[in-house]
Amino acid sequence: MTRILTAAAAQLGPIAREESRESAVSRMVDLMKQGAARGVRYLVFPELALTTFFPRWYMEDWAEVDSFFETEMPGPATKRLFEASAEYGIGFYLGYAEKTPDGHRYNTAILVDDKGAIVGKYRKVHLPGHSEYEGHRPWQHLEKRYFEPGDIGFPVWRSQNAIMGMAICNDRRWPEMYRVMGLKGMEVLSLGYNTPDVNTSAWEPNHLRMFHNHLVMQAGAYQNSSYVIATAKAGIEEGVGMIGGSCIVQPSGEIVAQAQTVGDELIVADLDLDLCKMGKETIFNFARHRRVEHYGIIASQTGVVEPE
Ligand code: ING
Repeated sequence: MTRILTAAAAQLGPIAREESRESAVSRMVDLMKQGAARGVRYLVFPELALTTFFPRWYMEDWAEVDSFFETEMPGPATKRLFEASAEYGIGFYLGYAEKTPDGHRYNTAILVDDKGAIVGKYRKVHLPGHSEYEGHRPWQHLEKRYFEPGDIGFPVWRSQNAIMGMAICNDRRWPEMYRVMGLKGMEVLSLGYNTPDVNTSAWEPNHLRMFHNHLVMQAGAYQNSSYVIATAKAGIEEGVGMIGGSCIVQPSGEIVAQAQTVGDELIVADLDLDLCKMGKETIFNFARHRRVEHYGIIASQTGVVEPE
């Protein structure tokens, strides 16, 4: 029996620093409603989708920092999203800043099924940027100041008849992330991102931001024979340009749908989940072709192998 999952990247335009959770949630419920009208059964919101991308600022007042974090999920402002999920029968991925009861802070994402129930949680492993104020930058990127690295690893879950994995933003640049979940049979990877359109660490041509964004996800999808649904928070957010380019990548590595704007936009595609099988059973049949015993030797070579 063919498994078709009509899915969407639910891209968000800028969220202002002062914008309320309720306002952001209303925008997301609107996208969910649009999705219901188009037969969408699962959609992916961006990283840190409830607030502006606050790691762009250096803050010393931890009460202010914590104003960007959720201490409960669902909470009073996000309950509406879960109710809409159950009402429309649409599962979703939501990125948000999580503060645990014992005071740990993570850049987190949850997977919710089409009955509005939380299936799984992931905490961002690869935190880019820096932990102290760096005056030479036009804006900061202080994820290492505000978040701890994720402590959950890369699980995969069966939800809505698909094997689903999650990642967040910078994770998509690290090939290990895809492979760890590929080895567990992942068929759909969901991830959100907030990616400034200028690199403040070193000069590079701006067009490379979008090129690298798609390059890594197309490679990861192909090499692990999986779909990737990637959703941006985009547009000029508090004066910082953020790339759009939300997209859905199929197991062949081809982009099947891509955002046309840098605002709130639904990017929809029918995922034929059995398209994952060809790669997993032939070219990327890990059991038949992968040679882990050799990798260990390669990994032990710490530097350039000098001629005998
Ligand atoms: N943002 C960016 C990302 O990985 C970045 C940070 C951009 C790092 C470009 C390196 C190069 O897309 C987040 N939030 O990780």
